[in-house]
Amino acid sequence: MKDLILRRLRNEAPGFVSGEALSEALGVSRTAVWKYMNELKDEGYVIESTSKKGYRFVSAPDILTPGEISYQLETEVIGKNIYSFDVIDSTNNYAKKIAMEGCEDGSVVVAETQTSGKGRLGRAWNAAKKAGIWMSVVLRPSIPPEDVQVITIAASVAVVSALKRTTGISAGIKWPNDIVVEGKKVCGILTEMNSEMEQVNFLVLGIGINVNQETEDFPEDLRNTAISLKGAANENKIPVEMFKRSDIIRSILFELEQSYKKINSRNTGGIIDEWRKYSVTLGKEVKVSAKSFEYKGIAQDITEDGKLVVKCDDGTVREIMSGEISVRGILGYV
Ligand code: BT5
Repeated sequence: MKDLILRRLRNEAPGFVSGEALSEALGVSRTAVWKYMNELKDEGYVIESTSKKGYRFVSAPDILTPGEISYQLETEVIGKNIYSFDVIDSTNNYAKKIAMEGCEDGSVVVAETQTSGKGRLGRAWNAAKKAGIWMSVVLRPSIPPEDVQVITIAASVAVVSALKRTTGISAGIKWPNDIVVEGKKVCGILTEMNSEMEQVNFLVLGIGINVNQETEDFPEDLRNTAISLKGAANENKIPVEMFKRSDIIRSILFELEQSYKKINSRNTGGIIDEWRKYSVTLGKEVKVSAKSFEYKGIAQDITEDGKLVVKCDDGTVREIMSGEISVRGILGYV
């Protein structure tokens, strides 16, 4: 009911809607309307009310409720079901749980903070309260397990183009899927898969984006390598008080859905091209590290299935599927 009232107010804005019209349209008493209005105000919505004209929507708060995210969300599949939490251990864990229980393709889990946010290989992810986007998307793609890398690629591309569209910030992709601005990490992506030999049961695409943190909001050990969108804007002398996280989420979900449709119809070429375009790795000197080896070279290309092609210092050319790379000038590698 609250969502319906809010929608009606937004549709009429900047005009007023009378309490009487609302109570008639929704079949509830005027006292009930007044109570819902107070609840909305408590959530941070600014609603002007006058006894003569009724109620007028002024602005929405930076909150990640299903109603706020889905308002004007232009997708058909991704984000049709949204689960939002104030606190959760990890949105990826919750997404895996509901995926096992059979949730729909495109279900989204978001939280204001995570107590055990996860990076890759058991690393921890820092998720400052209300300052970032901590979100997981459950996908059930009709592709074989060996092709799932393209989904992570599509997610990186979706994030970069959504950031550009909603904040004006030009981010780049450090292979395989760190999103960086000003040489620092603004977003990390963690994809987890549940599959059988020939078929993917589901994927959980975890996306963490630093949005409104100040430098001091990051733990000390991250301050040289992590940045928020707000921090990046301010470094470029663009004064920004805060970016609205729901606008960014909507845009990511929209971009992701466009790629998801292409992936499900096996038409992925354009996605890889976009990825190459946004890459801050290509042409750069890189160091490749794994448990048993380490070598340096120049990153030459990214293959159609997402491998990084490195021309090594000893003249050999190697294709890297996974592992750690450092790119000179990025994330503190000098
Ligand atoms: C990643 O791992 O970059 C994937 C991060 C995915 C986080 C999202 S949030 C929503 C969803 N739910 C989860 O539980 N996870 C996903 P990796 O490449 O392994 O990078 C991890 C490293 O990044 C850490 O070891 C730190 O050095 C650094 N780091 C941690 N928190 C950071 C932050 N907020 N911003 C930038 N760097 C960070």
